[in-house]
Amino acid sequence: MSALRHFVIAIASLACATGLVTDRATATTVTVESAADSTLISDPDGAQYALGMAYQIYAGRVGDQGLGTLRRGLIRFDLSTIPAGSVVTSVQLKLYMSATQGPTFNISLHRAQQSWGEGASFAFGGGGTPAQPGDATWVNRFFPGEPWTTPGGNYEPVASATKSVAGIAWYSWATSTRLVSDVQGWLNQPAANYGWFVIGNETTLQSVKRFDSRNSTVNQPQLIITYNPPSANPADVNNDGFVNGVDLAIVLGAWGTSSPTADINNDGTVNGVDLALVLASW
Ligand SMILES: [Ca+2]
Ligand SMILES: [Ca+2]
Ligand SMILES: [Ca+2]
Repeated sequence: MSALRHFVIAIASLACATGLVTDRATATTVTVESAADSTLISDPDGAQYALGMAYQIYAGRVGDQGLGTLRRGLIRFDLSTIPAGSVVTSVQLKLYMSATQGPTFNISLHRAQQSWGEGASFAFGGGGTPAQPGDATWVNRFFPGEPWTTPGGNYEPVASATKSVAGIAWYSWATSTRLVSDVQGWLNQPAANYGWFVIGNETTLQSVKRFDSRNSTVNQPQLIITYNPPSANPADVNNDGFVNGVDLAIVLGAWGTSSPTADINNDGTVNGVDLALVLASW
């Protein structure tokens, strides 16, 4: 297989390099607003405060006055406007930081591993207010009786994107392989769309950063997604309107896996049948 694979990749590269493959632009870009957002608030006594409907979300560690407790933001987007079967090519998150203290800190996005809720709790400031039914808290995914497996929430330990934030301004977490993978995964499996944790510096006192939430009247979070809508021909694996070396390379790159995109005939494996389908539609 290796020799064939190298051969077709060489052909595909040659075709691209010589301009034989024209890339018809069918890419679509949409801006999606947050469907839910909130803040987890740690408490030394286990009290459960929440900020489901608050105008802001928080990430980082507060100062001594707040007992040095932690804040973790949560944010989730509704992807239902993107057609099923689309291939996501770029993902950018924009948040408006509306208050800050202390120096520059990194803010990272980590894919949430469990579902969580946004209840009716509302408060000004990052101290929160007693949780309402359905709120995400440090202890519960859904207050009062559905706890996180791990207090503070369960999320992918490797960040999908990281941005250094300084003064009050809009900040963009630029597209990354992981951000694209997160959104593609949610598109493929909407029931597993739990969004991201927004994690700040959890060591330094007064590192906490405040971002406007979807419940704010201005500067709401935005997710900018570029995707190729589904092609009528399933052999057009990347949905760019052509069956060519790019599709072949994707099939070969996923060889032997169960990648739903590259498994053109949906038999559970990316193999010679899928390769034949690409070649037949070339
Ligand atoms: Ca909210
Ligand atoms: Ca294609
Ligand atoms: Ca197959």
